[in-house]
Amino acid sequence: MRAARETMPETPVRPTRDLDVARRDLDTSGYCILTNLISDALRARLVARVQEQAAAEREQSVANLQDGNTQWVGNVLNKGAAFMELLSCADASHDLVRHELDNDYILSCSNAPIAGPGTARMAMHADQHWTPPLPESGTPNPRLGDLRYDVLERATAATPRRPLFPACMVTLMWTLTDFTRENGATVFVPDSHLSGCQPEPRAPFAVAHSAEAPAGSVILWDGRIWHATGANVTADQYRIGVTNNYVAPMIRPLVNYPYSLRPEVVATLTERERQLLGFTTWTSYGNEGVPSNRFRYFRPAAEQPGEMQPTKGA
Ligand SMILES: O=C(O)CCC(=O)C(=O)O
Repeated sequence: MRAARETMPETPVRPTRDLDVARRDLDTSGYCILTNLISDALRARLVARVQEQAAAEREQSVANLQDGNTQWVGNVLNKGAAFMELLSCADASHDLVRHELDNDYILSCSNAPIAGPGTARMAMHADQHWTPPLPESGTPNPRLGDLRYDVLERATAATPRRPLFPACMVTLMWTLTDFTRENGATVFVPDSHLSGCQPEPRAPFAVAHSAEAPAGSVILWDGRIWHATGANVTADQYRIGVTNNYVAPMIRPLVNYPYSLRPEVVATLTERERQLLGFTTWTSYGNEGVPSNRFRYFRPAAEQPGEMQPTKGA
């Protein structure tokens, strides 16, 4: 077992253009920062769309606001074609997702979190909080129902202390503005992806790192790492990002895309986008009632056989 860290790690994760460095950071620290991935033109369209949509949602009283000035624009794939472009704009981002999840994975959710001036750090959490801690050898097998989030052991230091469930989720944060320590860059507790525990949400976490990154980067993290939107202590800066959260294909995504995407968006999808959005089966999971081991698109309900009568004389 490694000893708990009480000071800042000596080699914090730094932005890089080198995929090998990014893979190593992901393995060792639980997150990485890869720069220069989004073109300026796409980034400008994304910023404009997030700002416009966020203002409209506030105006129409449907905004998801936290802490006053911090806003999440949810389910962005329904809210502008530029968000769909992010899914496939950078092969390197998929290389990193495959590094964690192997070749098959599907989108779980995509949102635009805006950290506004004067907001406190979000509650520390792990996105993949639902994977149960594995039993120590020699202890009785826990029942899944006994491992609810509210009864899991919470920790304030990332000391490895339980056998680990592998990462089955990764999150990408596309930085549409510069992410700085002052304006609410995502904060991480390095190594906590290997702790096997959940964080105490409101503990101060002096060892947490701000993932400072220039606009146009991706910050990518292991679903088990403890993280949060950082405090925005600026007077007037809005930190804007878009998240794409991917899961292994046997995991239930946060958003049911085949059900929740607007028909006009579905009509534009490429084959790759349909795969990423879970319009295909995995082995026979996700089928429409006729299991098959072939990887294929499921048929929508309207195209499935319903109640039938034999034809007379047949
Ligand atoms: O806004 C951020 O920096 C972090 C967002 C976050 O915690 C999440 O998507 O799970």
